[in-house]
Amino acid sequence: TAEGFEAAFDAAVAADERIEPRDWMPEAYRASLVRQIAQHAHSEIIGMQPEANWISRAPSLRRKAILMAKVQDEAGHGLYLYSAAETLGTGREELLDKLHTGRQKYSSIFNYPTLTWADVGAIGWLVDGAAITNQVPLCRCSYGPYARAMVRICKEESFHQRQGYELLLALSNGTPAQHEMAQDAVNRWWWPSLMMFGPPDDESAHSAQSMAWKIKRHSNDELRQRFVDICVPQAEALGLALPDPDLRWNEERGRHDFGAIDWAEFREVLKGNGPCNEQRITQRRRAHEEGAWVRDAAAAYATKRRAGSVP
Ligand code: FAQ
Repeated sequence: TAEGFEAAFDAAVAADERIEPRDWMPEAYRASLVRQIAQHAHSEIIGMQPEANWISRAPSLRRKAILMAKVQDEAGHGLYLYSAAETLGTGREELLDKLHTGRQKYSSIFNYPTLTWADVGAIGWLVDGAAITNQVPLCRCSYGPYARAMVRICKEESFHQRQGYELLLALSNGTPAQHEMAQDAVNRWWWPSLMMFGPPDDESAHSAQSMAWKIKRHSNDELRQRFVDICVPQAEALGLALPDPDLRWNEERGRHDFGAIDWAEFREVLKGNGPCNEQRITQRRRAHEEGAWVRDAAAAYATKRRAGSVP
């Protein structure tokens, strides 16, 4: 019976068991997972653009090789995630179409420009750092395929975070001009990185339900706080300042207090009015159109293989 299925689902979630693709699940659970996983997948592939902007201008062969590997990893993460969404019964074509027509979101962070080489370091340190803080708990998400994709993604994100940190450290300890460039990048990326965790808890539409379903394990504000606490000593070690005059240790809470986030800016970026929204989506659509021949060729090959006419 329907009640029996629902009870089995509730019991599995309560017991911290994984829900798998063939298991019964509430339609709203399925829809919320598709929403989050699709947004996550779109973020990975749109997120290739800001850093790819610097591949041709990386300052050495070593840096270029590292950056190319990182951007390729992001494409791979997108593929793991689209595959996870497919296990819920939504095709990749449909999801991409929703991205291209503005019906599904991607992370606000990728609508900011990469103005200097130091931005590659700041993205690795802060953006990948925020991503890891948010994604490590998702490795325990109640939906099996998403949780398992997260395990692999987090391992690679850790490498990404270290490369950004190491890049910024080199610049910070470099010439005064390099140090200044690193500081300027941190100044520009700090606040948008805090916005990656989503709206404050009292404005987060999905948090309560997602936490009850154990899709999310912590609230947006809790993870944001965790990230701030992680970054403060790292910034000190880098010799770079975080651009927040209100940032200070709160002995009583045992955590850092920090300044107010500009949520009006966040809402504008979500509405499509960030500095690079238009550029990102135009580039994405063009890449999709230019890749049509690859999809056609792969489909033709698959058809021939099924017919046995090619090995
Ligand atoms: N940007 O009710 P909530 C990466 C939307 S890391 C845009 O709190 P929820 C790695 C939200 O979707 C970045 N939209 O929502 C990388 C919802 O809208 P909807 C990707 C945002 O789901 C590094 C509405 O606001 N990571 O790509 C944002 O409970 C470097 C209400 O919000 C993930 O996606 C935002 N920042 O919590 C790649 C992680 N925040 O759907 C390349 C997985 C919120 O009703 C280079 N996702 N919204 O239309 C999550 O953990 C959650 O979905 C949150 C939002 C925490 C993002």
